[in-house]
Amino acid sequence: MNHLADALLAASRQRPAQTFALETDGRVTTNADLLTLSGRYANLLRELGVTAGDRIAVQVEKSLGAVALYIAALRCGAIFLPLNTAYTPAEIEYFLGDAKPALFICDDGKRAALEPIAKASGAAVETLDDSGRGGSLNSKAVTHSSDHEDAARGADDLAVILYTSGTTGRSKGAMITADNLLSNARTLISSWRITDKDVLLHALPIFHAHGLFVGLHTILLAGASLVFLPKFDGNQVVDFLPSATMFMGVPTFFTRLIEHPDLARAATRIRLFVSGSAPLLAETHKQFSAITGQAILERYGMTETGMNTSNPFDGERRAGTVGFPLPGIEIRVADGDGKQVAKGDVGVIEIRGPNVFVGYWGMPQKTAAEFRADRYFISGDLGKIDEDGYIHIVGREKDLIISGGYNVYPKEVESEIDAIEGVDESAVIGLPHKDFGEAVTAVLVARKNATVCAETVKARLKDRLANYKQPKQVIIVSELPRNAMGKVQKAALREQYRNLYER
Ligand code: MCA
Ligand code: AMP
Repeated sequence: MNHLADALLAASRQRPAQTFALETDGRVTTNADLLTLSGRYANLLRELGVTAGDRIAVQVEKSLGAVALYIAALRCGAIFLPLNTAYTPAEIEYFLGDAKPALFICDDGKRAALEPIAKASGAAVETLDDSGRGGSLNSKAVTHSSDHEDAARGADDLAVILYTSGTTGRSKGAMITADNLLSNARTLISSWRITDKDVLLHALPIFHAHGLFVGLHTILLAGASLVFLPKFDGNQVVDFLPSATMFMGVPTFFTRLIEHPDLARAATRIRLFVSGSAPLLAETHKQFSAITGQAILERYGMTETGMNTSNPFDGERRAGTVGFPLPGIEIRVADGDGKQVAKGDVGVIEIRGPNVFVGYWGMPQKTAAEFRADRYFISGDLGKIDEDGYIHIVGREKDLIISGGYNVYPKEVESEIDAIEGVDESAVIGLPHKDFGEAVTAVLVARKNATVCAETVKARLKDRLANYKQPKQVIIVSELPRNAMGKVQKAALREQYRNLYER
């Protein structure tokens, strides 16, 4: 019995001939194809020495081969560790050093740069190409049987480690169990009425919770199917919307789609649009609804918890809110001591339920600091509950920027900027941006007699940080605003530069 893999593959086993995914070139992958390929990969992983509980780190382009690899890792009982394709070798070095995977799988083109890093962390290296059909993984897998006896894994065994950036600058690996994932997928299927008749137009990356779990798990579990896009492209989404019944995205997807002249015509067959990962402006919700006649369903989640709340499927999907706690998930809005605040007051959102992760990899103290004694997880998001029970996210207690749905922790960017010669100190802030929601912006002070220019700073960060973490603008000032305690006042900076990107 393999708690997660058995459930995710049950419908595919029942209906092997059914389409699992349609690609933009017309290629069809059936459920049987997914079972065959994941079985071959699983046998190969075994041969490569992967055993239950080993980590498999993966930095590859989005492809159906990459999906099958994920399933294969679960079938082997390994712990899957997906990595953003934008991460630089310097960032990859940290993740591999921390997670100590047995195997690292990367794009063919990145092998030369990443193999020494992987070897230093003790990982063997294999590759997958952009199409998901080439690379050493495929050339080795073809000789393997597609029959695989899946490893026994229980509900509480770890299935995935997902790194989320840390407030101190060091990323933390969220340890997620098989049942965290399965219980959440089941809840979403029933809340959003997903059935085997559904077709999800999948345009999200598959290295984060949104695209991998919310998108793929629900579809597999329901026996539904995908139109599989390699990435978000507004024209392609509009072209393929008529072939789908559901669409999921981050707010940037929706602000871009609103600009498309054919959106209204293309959206008529879609029964559900879902937004999450960052706040959807009420204005975007309204515009989208005026164009398509459809109310986007906004929900709220985290890497550590999966999905926590959702606007109702039936009933009012209230713009600017994230709806109600999902069934089986408890949410409280609390003060600094974990005590529930009065209804309507703002506090920190705390979460408890079968969806909540078990802790950060190798960081017991950080784990302990983020849980209350009664097992509520402290999200760091500020919220309130209105008179009708709808939850509003009103801000963040944690110093975090969300740009186009990706999290950027200012501390990490500041540490890199502060290490540049001639920089005295820096403050990294998120400013309103029409496309990305918030734009990473650096404000810095140069050392006395040093000459530092914005272009040099940007150039120095290129090889160090993933592209979406790099500041869109670098501003050089003579001093940073501070309060009486000497703490940099980021709120004052955000106010001063709020129109920088002229939203
Ligand atoms: C790309 N660029 C960005 C971002 N993405 N800059 C800021 N923020 C971004 N998110 C920059 C690149 O550095 C590059 O800059 C330029 O945009 C073009 O790059 P390209 O890759 O072509 O961009 P794109 O394809 O237009 O990408 C934008 C995107 C993408 C489609 C919005 O970022 C995306 O797919 N985001 C989804 C993120 C996501 O899945 N989040 C879920 C996290 P230059 O030209 O200067 O080099 S899971 C989560 O948050 C929880 C669990 C939840 O609740 O869901
Ligand atoms: P991540 O660490 O990438 O999983 O990002 C989780 C964070 O994204 C949450 O803690 C929230 O700050 C934010 N988030 C996710 N969904 C929403 C939403 N619908 N509205 C506002 N913020 C959201």
